Amino acid sequence: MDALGDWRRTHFLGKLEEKDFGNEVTVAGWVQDIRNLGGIAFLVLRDRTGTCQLTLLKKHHPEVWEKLASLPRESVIMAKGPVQANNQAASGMELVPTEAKVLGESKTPLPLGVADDEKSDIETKLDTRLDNRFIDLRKPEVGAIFALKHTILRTMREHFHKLGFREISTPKIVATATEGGTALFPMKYFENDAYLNQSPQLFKQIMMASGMDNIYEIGPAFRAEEHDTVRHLNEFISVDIEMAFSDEEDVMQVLEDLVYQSVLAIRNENPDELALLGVDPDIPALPFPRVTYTECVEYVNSQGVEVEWGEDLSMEAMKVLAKKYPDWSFVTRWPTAIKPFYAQPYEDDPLVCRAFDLNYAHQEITSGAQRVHDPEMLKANLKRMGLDPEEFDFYVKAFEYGMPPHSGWGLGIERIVMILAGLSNIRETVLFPRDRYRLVP
Ligand code: AMO
Repeated sequence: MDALGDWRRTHFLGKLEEKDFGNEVTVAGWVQDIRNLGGIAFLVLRDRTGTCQLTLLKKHHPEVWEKLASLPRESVIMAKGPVQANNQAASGMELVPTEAKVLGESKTPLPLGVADDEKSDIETKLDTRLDNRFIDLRKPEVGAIFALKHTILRTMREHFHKLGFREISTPKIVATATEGGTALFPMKYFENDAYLNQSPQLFKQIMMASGMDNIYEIGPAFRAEEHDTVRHLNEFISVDIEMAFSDEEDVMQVLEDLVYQSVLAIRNENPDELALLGVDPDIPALPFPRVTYTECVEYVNSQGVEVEWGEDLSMEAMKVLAKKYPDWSFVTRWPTAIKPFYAQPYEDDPLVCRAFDLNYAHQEITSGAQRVHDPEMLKANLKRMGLDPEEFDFYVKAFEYGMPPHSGWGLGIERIVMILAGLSNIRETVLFPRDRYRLVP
């Protein structure tokens, strides 16, 4: 194999234009296909921006022919030569290499096809795809998912920065649970028992007592969910915010703006990727509808699906609700008893609390709330929910020396990517998903 030496790419394949015709360029990528006709061969080279035809001429450039004409598919090469118009080639141009390097030859057969892999196979072969993720990602429609994810994450960070939020990082190795309901992953921390954190909830709230005001964190969260669904991961990326001196309506506004900006950004910046994925997400209308939990229960019951006031909304109920609210919508004013200990009850009606969910059709994307900031109420809530306030001492303490009222939310980035990319399985949105059965790679 050849050494890279002083060769450097001058152009990405998908960015070659008419103005480059006649110029010598250096390109790099993976050999997608070679059609060898004897004295002439057509090699399709691919990088993350697209493909270009390399036309190999045995008589004119025998050394290049020798290196490339019978190379296995998916080998990595670099080539130098002039670009010229060619109406026969898919992109309307070709490159005629005068020099080439083979930098990484591929083994055969491939564990997974790239160009010849039928799109319709994508669902059925998810396990094979994930086992060979580095090849799977070479498929433009798979790469497109991560281009969207990149744009969404970048847009969120820019939006938070504009609003004056500071980015923080909190520990993922912790001593206590945060979110009831789902199990914890235990681990050994020297001589102590520890866990992987389920949510930055307690730490982001503690930060409200630090005077830092508005903060956000984008980091991993771990949930030992036993169930194996298309919406759940055991490790996901949680986008969390916490805002001092705010109520739930304030943070809902931040959230709907963020969703709006994210959709706008992918529409502006990723039209090619959206086309590859075959989706055209609508720009959401602001503000999103706000529907109370009680209204939801009444509506769902009127449609023949029984939900008793005080129960969580089942998937069946959510699907019925989605008929009335098929896009983005908030469900507000939840029963206090089914929301976490940190949700602030309404002062005039403590059976309901200032918690909300953001849904897209039947899928939950975010939950949030104004938080309890009175330490006595917090301790009482912990006890009521069967938790030991002493274990939460490090948290409750932050409420006892000047804690402002505050609110926040947590959003699963994979859920929003799944929706905007039009995918039916959350695993598609993670490079190396962790689920009930998947720990490698
Ligand atoms: P909650 O537990 O509802 O709230 O989680 C917030 C959001 O995180 C995402 N999510 C998941 N995504 C993939 N796989 C999972 N197993 C999974 N679990 C949760 C969802 C969900 O809406 N501390 C609160 C947030 C807050 O009040 O600030 C919390 O974690 O998109």
